[in-house]
Amino acid sequence: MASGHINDTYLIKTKEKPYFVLQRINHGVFKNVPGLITNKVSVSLHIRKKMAHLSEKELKGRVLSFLLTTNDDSFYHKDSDGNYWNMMIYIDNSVTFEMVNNEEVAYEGGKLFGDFLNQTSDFDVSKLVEVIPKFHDMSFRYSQFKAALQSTPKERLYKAKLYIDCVTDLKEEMHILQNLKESGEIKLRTTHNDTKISNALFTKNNKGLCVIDTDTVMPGIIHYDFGDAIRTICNTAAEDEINLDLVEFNATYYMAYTKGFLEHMKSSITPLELKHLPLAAKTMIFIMALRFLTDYLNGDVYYKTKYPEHNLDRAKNQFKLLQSLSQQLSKIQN
Ligand code: GN1
Ligand code: MG
Repeated sequence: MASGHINDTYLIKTKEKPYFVLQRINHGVFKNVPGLITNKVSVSLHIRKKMAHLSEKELKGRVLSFLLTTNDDSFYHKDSDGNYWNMMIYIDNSVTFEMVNNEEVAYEGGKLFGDFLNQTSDFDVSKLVEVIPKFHDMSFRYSQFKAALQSTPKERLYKAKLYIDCVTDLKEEMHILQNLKESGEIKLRTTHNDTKISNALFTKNNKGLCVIDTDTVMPGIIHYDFGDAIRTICNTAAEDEINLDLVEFNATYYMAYTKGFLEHMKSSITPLELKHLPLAAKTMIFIMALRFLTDYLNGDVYYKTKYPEHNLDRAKNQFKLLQSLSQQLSKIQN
């Protein structure tokens, strides 16, 4: 099941419901899997407390519930192959979207991810392990890109040339948020860090249910979560669509998402955070473009790919989205 680029996820069907979701965590990518599991279990418990008014049955549909092993651990580790497994209750009667085709889903997605940030706004970030250090750190991603340029074969360099130039052109602007984070002007919060729309569960009537895939929960700024959700919600095509004419930035969905997001975040968002939401969208699209491009230059060592130029196609797609957003930026800022 599921469509992740990193972990393996299985739906376990049992005679009686509930079903379960079994996950093998990629310990090549995540160096501290026990820390990752502790992060996500404690954040789920925190959210659960915020929803204490719901019944136990309702709660199981609104927040992830992790299972314990017979040794009372939240994960099972097999020494012989190094694999880590964890299991949660499958949330039934839910749907996910790889792409958004209606405004209501954008609005409901905004409420859901806004709620996640709001409910975790009083979670002590110092208790969270940085599961992938510098995950959305622009200087780090840029230095990985520079290193890849040094070692990539000529043919890949040639094919990526146009996009390498785009990176250079945008480099400075794309560091603004990181600088504000480092200076402490924008504060660290508990963030999800992988808020693509397929990581949100909805009811069959398009109402937001639950945020899933909390593997990358760690300290971050709200712009990561806002921007990554916008990146996927406002793309009129899939992340790896190769017909770039189909890839446009949908500003209507941007407005709908932002409306929902702010309804749930208005009590905890600062004016400076608010001011930089449009830049967050641009920055997160850019960072994904940069990461896909870097992985292409590196010979596809990180993301799962289905064919040789998959990563380059993903990067092209994200750069097209970025261009379309840039053309509409003044409208969005207003
Ligand atoms: C990866 O594995 P998945 O699909 O949940 C990646 C995200 C990217 C996403 C792009 C740990 O997420 O950062 O946004 O692919 N996760 C990791 O689809 O690198
Ligand atoms: Mg993920």
